[in-house]
Amino acid sequence: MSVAAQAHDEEAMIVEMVRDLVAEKVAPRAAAIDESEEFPDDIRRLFAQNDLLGIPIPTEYGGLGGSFVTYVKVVEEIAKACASSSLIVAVQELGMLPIMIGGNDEQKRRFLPKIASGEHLAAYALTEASSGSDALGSMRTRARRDGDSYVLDGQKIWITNGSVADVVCVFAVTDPDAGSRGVSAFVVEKGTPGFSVGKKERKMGIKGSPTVELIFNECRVPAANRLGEEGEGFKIAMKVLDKSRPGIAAQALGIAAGALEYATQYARDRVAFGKPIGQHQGIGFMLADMKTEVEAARLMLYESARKCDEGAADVSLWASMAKLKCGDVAMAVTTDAVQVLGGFGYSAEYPVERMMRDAKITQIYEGTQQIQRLVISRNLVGKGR
Ligand code: COS
Repeated sequence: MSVAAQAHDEEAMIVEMVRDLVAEKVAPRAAAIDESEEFPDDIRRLFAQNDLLGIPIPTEYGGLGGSFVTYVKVVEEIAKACASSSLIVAVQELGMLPIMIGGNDEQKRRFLPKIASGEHLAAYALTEASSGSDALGSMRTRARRDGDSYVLDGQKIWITNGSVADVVCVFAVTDPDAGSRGVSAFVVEKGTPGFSVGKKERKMGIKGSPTVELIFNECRVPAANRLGEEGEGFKIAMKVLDKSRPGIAAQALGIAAGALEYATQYARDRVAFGKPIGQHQGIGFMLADMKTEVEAARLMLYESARKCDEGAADVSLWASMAKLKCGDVAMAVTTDAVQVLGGFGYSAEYPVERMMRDAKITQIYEGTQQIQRLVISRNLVGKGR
């Protein structure tokens, strides 16, 4: 068997295993996770036991050495049933990527095996109160060199899994006059003096995923935890997003596919005016459009993941296009799924209401849809002044 065929078989096996795991263990927990608004540590352990937390990490660092295509398919399968649970896998990826991309061999050996095994959770801290879309220009968190360490001061907000993470990759300004070369990246470990967790956000959706403020107060981090050279942090942050946005696109697509499946079944079962509602053109055509959009988005998603695997030059463009398409499809399809179910769709007794709330964030985080359009258009016509 060729190497490609073997990889394809392995991928199919993993996806099938995840589908079964989701049906048996994740789907039955989804409504309760949303309602309790608590991080599902049982699901995290389940994913760790099944090697889902280090899929694209190379085997030499304890990971599965799988492809990005496999990784996005796994996120998609989980998100069909529970968006909060899918974020455990997606944010583990986001949090480890700065180390994969910017770390040296010693740092990879120190941090990646425990992330790959799921013993440690990872998070990514870029966003600040006044620095969301304008990640570079408005960053205020500072890192000052002092002997063999850096001293970090500042606050990050909207940090997914920040309160449960063992290692956080933090971006901070080391030279305020150096523009894009004035930001550096650091791994900050839980328990480091001066590092604490602040307020937890109350959110519309993804309620089982804690989103928190992180506070750095004279937080001393060894220089050995700086990723890449001083000043390389912003480029590392951007390269990470190129590979993590397909993960959010996968989450969005999974949510859409889950809602479509539920709405389709409902439209087959629910009878009005003497026949299943799906056979009335008003609903049947809605389902036709939903299905077409989901499949179109899926093709873009897999292509963007393939570009990540290939290290293609246009990975940034494809990551943004996939996130834009899948996020918008998730919002439209879940909204329509609620409509197909009518009054039941609006009720928390049925999952499409949760899916619609969960879908919204995929148009916002890891770069708003407006930022994706900015990246796409700059790829086409440049940035200008
Ligand atoms: N890969 C490598 N380098 C990149 C890059 C990429 N994908 N994107 C940008 N860069 C580099 C640029 O080449 C530039 O380098 P030079 O100064 O050496 O030329 C530098 O980074 C600054 O880039 P740019 O000039 O494009 O910065 P801007 O401030 O104009 O805009 C955007 C950058 C808007 C694209 C960026 O801030 C962004 O993605 N914002 C959204 C952030 C986000 O997604 N937040 C969510 C947080 S995670 S939940």
